[in-house]
Amino acid sequence: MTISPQSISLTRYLIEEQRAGRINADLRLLIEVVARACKTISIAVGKGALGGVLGDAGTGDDVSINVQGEAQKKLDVLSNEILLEANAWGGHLAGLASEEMDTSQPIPDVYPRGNYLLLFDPLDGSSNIDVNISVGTIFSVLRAPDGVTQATDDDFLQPGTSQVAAGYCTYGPSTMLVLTVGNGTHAFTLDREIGSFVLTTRGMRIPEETKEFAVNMSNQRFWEAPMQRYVGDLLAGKEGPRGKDFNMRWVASMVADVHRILTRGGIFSYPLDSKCAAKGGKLRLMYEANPMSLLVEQAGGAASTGRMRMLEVQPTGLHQRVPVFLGSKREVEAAVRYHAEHDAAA
Ligand code: P6P
Repeated sequence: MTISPQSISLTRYLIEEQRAGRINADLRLLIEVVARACKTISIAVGKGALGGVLGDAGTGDDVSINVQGEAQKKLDVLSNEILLEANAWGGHLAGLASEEMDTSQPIPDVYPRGNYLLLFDPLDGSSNIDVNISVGTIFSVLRAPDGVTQATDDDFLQPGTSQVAAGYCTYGPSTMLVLTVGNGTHAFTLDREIGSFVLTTRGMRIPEETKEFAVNMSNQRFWEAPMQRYVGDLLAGKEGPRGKDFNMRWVASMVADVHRILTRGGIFSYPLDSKCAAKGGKLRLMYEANPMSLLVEQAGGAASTGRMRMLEVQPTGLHQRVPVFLGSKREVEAAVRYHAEHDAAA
């Protein structure tokens, strides 16, 4: 396949951002290392049953359980190892943190270090792997505090507004990397013939209005009152207070649901419910909600906990969980209004 001269690779895009002074060489190279690791994960995921990597890590009573208390899939473990290995020698990090690891990891002494902190969910949605539904890798990049070259967990506890880059790689019918370095949200599609991510959408934009919502409806009876009322009004359709009919989608793979919303609009929600309220929510702030919220805001959307802007949440723990509302700006604002009205009346 000939490469049309106007096709822009991820490498060229990042060099352009560096020449414009928006990123430095270390951040450019870090993103390239993460993208290369995602290509390796894409190959492993793509093998499916032929790769001997489906199913749970461990067997029987010895199924491996991660810090989240979730059974690890073999691909969770493999994806985590691919990202750790690629970034250990990369030379751009003062530390890294993963959904699959209890605490953050300093960079081994034998490797060079840098000034960035990398957080990732190596394979989000992995419960979908065995049924061949899209999964993905989510990552977030922060600056290490001045002078820190061996980070501790506390060094990672920065609000989402401090992210210098965020992205995800979705392993679906095609493998796509969606990235922001603070100058818009852009989509790159993996050209498997040349092994390169090629820019396919410069400047993704989320429509401000939508008729599509994404939520796990089976939790409805566990939701807080404002969420019950908000979704009840969505379901009431054009005869109800919202005056229009809504459609629903729920993949149960955040990367797939968020990619759809970045592509055609919608609102994604994983609200507080009585099952997860004690933990603060279901989804993790540092390596799910924050990177996705930056991507969404950079695409003209909004992201909230239902009661405050997601990117302004001051983290208190590496694996902190939060309620999540993100997507089409006007619809997220509507969901927040339901919570504000409820709280004001309380
Ligand atoms: P539920 C996947 O496990 C995940 O963390 C997100 O990717 C996804 O949006 C959510 O959980 C699905 O949760 O309760 O619907 O299975």
